[in-house]
Amino acid sequence: MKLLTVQDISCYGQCSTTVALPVLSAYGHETAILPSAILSTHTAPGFSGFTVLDLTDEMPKIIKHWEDTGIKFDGLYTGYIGDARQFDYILKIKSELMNKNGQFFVDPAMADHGKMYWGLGETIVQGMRKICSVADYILPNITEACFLTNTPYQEVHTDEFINALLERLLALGCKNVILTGYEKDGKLGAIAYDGKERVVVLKETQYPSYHGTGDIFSSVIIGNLLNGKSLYDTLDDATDFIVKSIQKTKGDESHWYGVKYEEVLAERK
Ligand code: PXL
Repeated sequence: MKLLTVQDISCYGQCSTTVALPVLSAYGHETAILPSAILSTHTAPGFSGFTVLDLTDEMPKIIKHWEDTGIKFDGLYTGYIGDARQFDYILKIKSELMNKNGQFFVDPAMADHGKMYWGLGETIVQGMRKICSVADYILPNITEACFLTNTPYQEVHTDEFINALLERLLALGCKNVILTGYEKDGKLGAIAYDGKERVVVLKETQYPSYHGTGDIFSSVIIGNLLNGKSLYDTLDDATDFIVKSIQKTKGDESHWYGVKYEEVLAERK
């Protein structure tokens, strides 16, 4: 499949575009990028003084050239977006640059552990809601789900809390929700919901938690779904991939900024 991903390039730090491309290629997809910004590193705790170049002004020019050239995609995958003006360009791509039956995946990468990422605020939340409303799949973590649905954040994932989140997320207008970072009985995983059926996959929780795993998780999910894999097999592969990536990384104090997922990719059969 031919997939376009719209997210930032964090030059160092193993997240967003630099992890999405190798993962999606390994799952057999042709990839194209529309970078939302270029940063020297990601913005999570541990890095400070990073540089940011916003690329919003370049977007309409790139989209126009692709339109003139007749370029179309089978999949659109959006991640971290640093400037709210970009959401209308994303909607334009969705309506004008997609092949028939093209799938739109939104990872509203904007928050974790109960907080928005550095520099992001309410206009990003509103924009993410807008693109979620026309998505085939949205892939929020629990924190992002809370911001998207105006639900108070909770560390404890009671059935009531999770049920409410799933219904409210679907009410945004998307066709499918894949909620990540779902914890139950000491296990961690994901839950998919389309308004009728639920698919849940949980694995033994791995510690510590690492930055960038959400982006890798989404990429593995999208790689599988575009290959026609079932939701269960997709979630099973993605959770397994993250468990293995964390196991390869923990113990190496110098590698605090992301996970060593490359070895997991190389070992895939
Ligand atoms: O992994 C999500 C992400 C992507 N891009 C940038 C980030 C983050 C999370 O902090 O800072 C620039």
